[in-house]
Amino acid sequence: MFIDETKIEIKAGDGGNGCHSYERMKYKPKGKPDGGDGGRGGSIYLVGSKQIHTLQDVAYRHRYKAERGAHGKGKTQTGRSAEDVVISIPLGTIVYDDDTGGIILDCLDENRRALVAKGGRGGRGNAALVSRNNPNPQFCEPGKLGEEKRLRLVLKVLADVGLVGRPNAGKSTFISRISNAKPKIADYPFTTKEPHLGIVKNNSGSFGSSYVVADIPGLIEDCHKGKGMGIQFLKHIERTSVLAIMVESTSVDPLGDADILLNELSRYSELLAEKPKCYIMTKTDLLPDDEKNKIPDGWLGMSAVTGDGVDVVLREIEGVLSHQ
Ligand SMILES: Nc1nc2c(ncn2[C@@H]2O[C@H](COP(=O)(O)OP(=O)(O)OP(=O)(O)O)[C@@H](O)[C@H]2O)c(=O)[nH]1
Ligand SMILES: [Mg+2]
Repeated sequence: MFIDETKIEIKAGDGGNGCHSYERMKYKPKGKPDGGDGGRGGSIYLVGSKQIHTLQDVAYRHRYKAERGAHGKGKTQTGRSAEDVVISIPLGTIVYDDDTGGIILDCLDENRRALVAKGGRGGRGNAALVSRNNPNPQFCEPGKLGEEKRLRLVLKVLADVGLVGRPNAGKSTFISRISNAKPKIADYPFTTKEPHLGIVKNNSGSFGSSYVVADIPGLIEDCHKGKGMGIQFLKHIERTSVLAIMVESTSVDPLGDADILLNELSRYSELLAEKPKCYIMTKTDLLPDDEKNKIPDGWLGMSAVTGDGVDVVLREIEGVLSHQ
């Protein structure tokens, strides 16, 4: 299941207590202090992974706890430090402190560990507490508590291009043609129920060797009021550099369809409304011959089924990307 928001509780391990003990030797009633220090409690780290595309596993487990450090022992034996806990999350996850609302981490780099809850330091044993003023400390320190937090995780997939269209506009057919993505395609609305990412080879010669396109569920009028699948999926195109606005060329009112999409984008956020956009009319193979050349100014026509016009669309998208 695709889960893009969840809350978890994390608790780092407490430090082990220091030990209060004295050297014992034959014929010596009481030796030097020899209580060892407690071990460090385990810390909790988050790490970004390209292999994970949903927060499902993280949400399922919900509570994460690292072990406490072992207590110190006599003969100045330091307690064992506990293992750290490392939680893998998808790249693009933003991690908030659920109590303060502040952002703790925006996970954009693969394999970089971020410390989110620090394990408690071990307490010192009485051996370590010996000083000139107190050569015989009759006490030791308790371990420090490990940090405890409630986190809210929000996944916003990382893509360069977002496909925006009404249901059935042909978004999934397009991404299947241009990339390795294989979303389900069908002639009924809301076939796509979660974002799909596809990697497209960049033939433009500028910027990198490839770029990422995101196919998201279709938008309908008033989806900002929760109609259809709602607009929660729009968060996945917030980080894109360009939006491809896709409408069916065979619709009774393609430009009206585009207005609905643009209105829904601006209802969601200024950020999406202001993003650079490419305007695409899909399914041109279904247009009668005499209408094939009547694509309005500022729009590009294509058929993802025959491939007609797809290259021109990609050049246009790559042109916008190269200026970002
Ligand atoms: N003739 C023709 N049919 C197309 C073309 N592109 C898509 N279709 C058909 O249109 C229907 C919908 O295509 P999808 O790619 O699933 O549309 P979508 O925009 O992803 O739809 P949702 O996931 O429901 O939002 C399918 O039956 C496709 O085969 C095209 O260029 N030409
Ligand atoms: Mg689809």
